[in-house]
Amino acid sequence: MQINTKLKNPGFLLFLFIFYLLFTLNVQAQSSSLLKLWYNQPANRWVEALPIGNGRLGAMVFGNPSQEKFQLNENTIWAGQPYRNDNPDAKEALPKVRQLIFAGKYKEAQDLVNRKFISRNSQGMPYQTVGNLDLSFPGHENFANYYRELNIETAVTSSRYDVDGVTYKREVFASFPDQVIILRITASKPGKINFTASMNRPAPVDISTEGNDKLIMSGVTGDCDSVKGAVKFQAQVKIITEGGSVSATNNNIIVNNANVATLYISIASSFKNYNDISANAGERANAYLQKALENDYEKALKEHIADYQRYFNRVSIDLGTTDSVKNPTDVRIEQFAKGNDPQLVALCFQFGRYLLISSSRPGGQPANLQGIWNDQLYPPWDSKYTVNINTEMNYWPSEITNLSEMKEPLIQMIRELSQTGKQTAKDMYGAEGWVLHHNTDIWRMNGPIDGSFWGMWPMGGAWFCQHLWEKYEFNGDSEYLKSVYPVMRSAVEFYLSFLVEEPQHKWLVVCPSVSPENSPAVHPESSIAAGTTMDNQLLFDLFTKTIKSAEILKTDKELVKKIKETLKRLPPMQIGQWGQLQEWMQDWDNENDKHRHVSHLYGLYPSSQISPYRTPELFSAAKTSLIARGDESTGWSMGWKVNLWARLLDGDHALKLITDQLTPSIQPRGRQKGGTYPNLFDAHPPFQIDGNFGFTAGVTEMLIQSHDGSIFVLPALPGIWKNGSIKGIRVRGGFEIESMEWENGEISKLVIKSNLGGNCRIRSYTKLRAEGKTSLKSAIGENQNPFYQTPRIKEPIISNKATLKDVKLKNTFIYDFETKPGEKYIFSKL
Ligand code: FUC
Repeated sequence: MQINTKLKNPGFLLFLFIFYLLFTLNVQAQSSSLLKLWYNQPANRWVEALPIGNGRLGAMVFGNPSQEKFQLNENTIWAGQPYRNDNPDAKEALPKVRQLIFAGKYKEAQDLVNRKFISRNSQGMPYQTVGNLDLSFPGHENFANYYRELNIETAVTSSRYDVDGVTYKREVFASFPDQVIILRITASKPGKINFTASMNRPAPVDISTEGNDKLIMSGVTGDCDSVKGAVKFQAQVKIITEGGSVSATNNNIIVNNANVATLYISIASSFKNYNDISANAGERANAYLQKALENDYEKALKEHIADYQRYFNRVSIDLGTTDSVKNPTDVRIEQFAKGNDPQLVALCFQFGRYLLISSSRPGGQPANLQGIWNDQLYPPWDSKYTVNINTEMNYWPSEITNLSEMKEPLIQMIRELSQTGKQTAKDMYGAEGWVLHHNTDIWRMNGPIDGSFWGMWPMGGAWFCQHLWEKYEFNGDSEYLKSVYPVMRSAVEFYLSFLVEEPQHKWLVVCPSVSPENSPAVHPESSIAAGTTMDNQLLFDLFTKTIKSAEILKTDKELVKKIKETLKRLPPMQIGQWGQLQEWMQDWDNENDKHRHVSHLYGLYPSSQISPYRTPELFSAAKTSLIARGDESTGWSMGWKVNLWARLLDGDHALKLITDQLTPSIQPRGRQKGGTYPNLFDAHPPFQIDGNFGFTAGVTEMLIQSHDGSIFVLPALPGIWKNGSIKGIRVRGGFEIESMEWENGEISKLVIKSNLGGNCRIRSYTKLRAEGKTSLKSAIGENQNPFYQTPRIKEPIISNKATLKDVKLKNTFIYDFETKPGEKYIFSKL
């Protein structure tokens, strides 16, 4: 037979051996650089272009040889100007709205809210694109050997191709130290670089040149609703070449016969803060540029990489590598569901961290619905801040994946909203404290928008305050806690004056409110409600965390007493007739409801009120609700469900959701669905960045959890991720999982560093033993570490029609050991 003859042939065997060597070498060569998105073709559409950013500046890079395009963003380019959008008519209508809700007249209540509460003057301002820098390279239409990548280990995107025997390369990065975007164009032969640079924006702008090598685009942001656009901005592009010539004609810059060209893109606006837009955009842009020009290219690149890696390198992950890594990224997304590509999960996990470092830096704006990347003037949902899930999800990975600094812009925004929201509380509800509804923008508007169905949700402040507390839980810095405590206290004050007694059980409830964007099947046309499950869960967290903060800071004794009394009167969670966790105060849930929001499961994740060990009935009910809600949904909804299945300790189901998320969003005939775009952007659709961040948080939550009294190692590992490791994850109480390795699904090595000292409690499916002098005791009773003391929730009310599904839990081992600040503790499998 042919095969046998071939195998006997020594020449063929040698060929096979060489082929094998080359193949393994190739895989090894790639494995040193697995943290890359790469493609064999330029980007045709925006969701194929590659994002770079330094928190303030962003660009989408297309890598097109003949028509290169940089779609540019700056995080303060928002339509409008300082404004407010409260509707003061609300105050008078509030008692009537409440009366209608308690009388079950939901449609009338919703109509009245639409007339009297929803903002009359503005539904929020859009975040806008700066515009584009276009480079046109004559004769580069026919190219060969094309390659394009985004290296998320260095935060540099590059492309290369051949034209007429010359290899051209482009390398682009957004530098935080230099505050500019830098592009370097090189060619393998001298004098071969020829292009024309121009700028444009899909709205009127002034374009001019300065000298022979500088392009300037100046503009003002757009109007929206009744608010006039007034943020001035300027983009400056300076081109420096080695060899050849640079000249300016007709508002274009032309480069001829250069050896190398370096472009510096500087953008600035007149925005100083949400209340002041009096800066000089041109002077600012020029100052950034002049400073950046002092640095030579190699040094700028080195400093950029060092700055980025200071954050990025804190965490590494290995879930295993298969043959799939030899495929370009777009192909891997297409094949993910059919094959086994755990490295793509690792890549997406790190891509979420890359996006957070690139879109949210101290001193800047928090990541909005699209981070900082948006090519439109009036993008979907204005690319602003939707705070009934989306903005919060953006920051889920921040503490756990060791990027605490990246949360600073969110914390600053919350501080500002607590100022602007005081007037909203007073003018709309005659209430104390501060309030935020379901959206905000760069102007920190707090009023309800978009219609009652979506906007009548006065809980934004309650959810945001969890993020203030969370930072303390991870870092233990009481000075920081002191600085944010007034914001938490003021949020509490709002609810203390806004809560109202409902007639049936005499519970204190938020009214009016909604369970975000969902309505019960019994009256699908109106979402308006009182005392929804999510409201009560959010208040439980806000109240208990504020009490804890006040106790730590030894302040506000009287207020603490009052909060404790109010806590007793909040509605408990309820388990309804089909064994589900009720979404509303009434048993209205429909088993066929597939709504993307899973608000009542907030108590399971991100909160930890629902626990397999402390509240098994609620745990079972939450699982029943989640199963009924289904898997496939919008991008962020699936991202949330990865976290929820991790909290339900079901790694295989969490991986199912990861698989749903990692399916191509763009389907045959151009239809789009929740999933992933070729550039790894998550698709609602359209692109929304929350899904990327939910993904990163979800993978972490599958591997390590720290709530519910202990650090749970490998709580929800999917069967298929047999061997792996993760390094640098942070957990509550100031501990860092310096490294965790597993083999055959079981922990093989665990290194924990303690930053704050105190008792460390570990829960594990694998029996552990300590190395060195550490004494590992079986844990009994409550964890003495204050960061792990969980407040007790009220007993749930269970419908007498409900049969609770039995949830089987795997046996775990729980250990305690005492730690000292700065010390490391090492464990292995017993
Ligand atoms: C919420 C969600 C939508 C979308 C929007 C930006 O309103 O319900 O799905 O994500 O925010």
